[in-house]
Amino acid sequence: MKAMHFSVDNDALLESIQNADTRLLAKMISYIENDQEGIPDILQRLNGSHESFVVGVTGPPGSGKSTLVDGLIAEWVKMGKRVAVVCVDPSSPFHSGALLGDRIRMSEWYNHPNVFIRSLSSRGSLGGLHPKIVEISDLLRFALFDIILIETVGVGQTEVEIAALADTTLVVLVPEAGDEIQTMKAGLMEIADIFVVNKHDRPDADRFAEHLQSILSLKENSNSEFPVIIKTVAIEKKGLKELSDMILKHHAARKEADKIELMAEKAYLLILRKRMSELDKNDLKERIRKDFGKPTFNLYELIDDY
Ligand SMILES: Nc1nc2c(ncn2[C@@H]2O[C@H](COP(=O)(O)OP(=O)(O)OP(=O)(O)O)[C@@H](O)[C@H]2O)c(=O)[nH]1
Ligand SMILES: [Mg+2]
Repeated sequence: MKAMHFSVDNDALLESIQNADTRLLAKMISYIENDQEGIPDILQRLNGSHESFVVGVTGPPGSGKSTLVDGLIAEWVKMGKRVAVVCVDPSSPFHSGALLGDRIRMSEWYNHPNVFIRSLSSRGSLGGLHPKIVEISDLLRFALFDIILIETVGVGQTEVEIAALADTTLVVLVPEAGDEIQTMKAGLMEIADIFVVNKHDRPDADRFAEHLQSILSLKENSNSEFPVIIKTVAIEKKGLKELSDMILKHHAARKEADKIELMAEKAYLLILRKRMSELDKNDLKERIRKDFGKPTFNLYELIDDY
């Protein structure tokens, strides 16, 4: 990839990004992904007071996340909002078709001036969402998007991370999940602000939603109305307006303390990754090789320097 001379005129570059230069935006995201030289300086200039919020959309494979995202884009574009979508592909062999599928499902929006869609592979991250998701969503905020949707399959670690990054987290379930819900990973149940029971055209959908409601009611909860359940049929765009309204309502109800907590989570993640990147196993091996076998060798002393 040809290097970009960031130092020449970072201010002009950032101005173009705020002027809806989507090709440049796409390029910058690639540079962030690749840790290109000059990126730390760019990131330190991502100021600005534009208010945007991140909506995390997670749930089992095939539950209809992309179809819902497609419908949400429509609702928000109608309201004049600028919407960015980041689909994180878990790069598992079971999802090799996911990117193609998403492209088809959201095809209507790829060239819309107020919509930006980008797929990222989570390859290489430590079981998490994407190593640069915080930076990328900040760049999108800086690029004056009002709502940033992050779609990720809820398998393993990712859903915990999405909840740490998103202002509002949707967990998308389908009636087929049936009794599985009893054993559903605690992670997925704990993080939802809004449960979406999608594919409500399927048999037993109401029974499933009632069941989910009864599980939620069992949990002692604060006086907050969240988490709530919204029923949708994403392929028929049913329930999308209600879902959109509920997301906006959740966002509006957020307090300063919630925002500070979210910011602290992001800082924590960034520091964690920064520290990890400074660790090099080969370096460690070299250091150990030097002292290994000496009577004074002590592993705890050795790591004390790090
Ligand atoms: N019957 C029915 N099918 C739906 C509904 N919503 C989505 N689907 C279908 O379910 C399939 C999966 O939808 P996607 O939107 O790709 O699901 P996803 O959760 O994004 O899938 P992954 O990203 O692969 O995890 C597609 O064939 C959709 O057409 C719905 O409300 N009812
Ligand atoms: Mg999808």
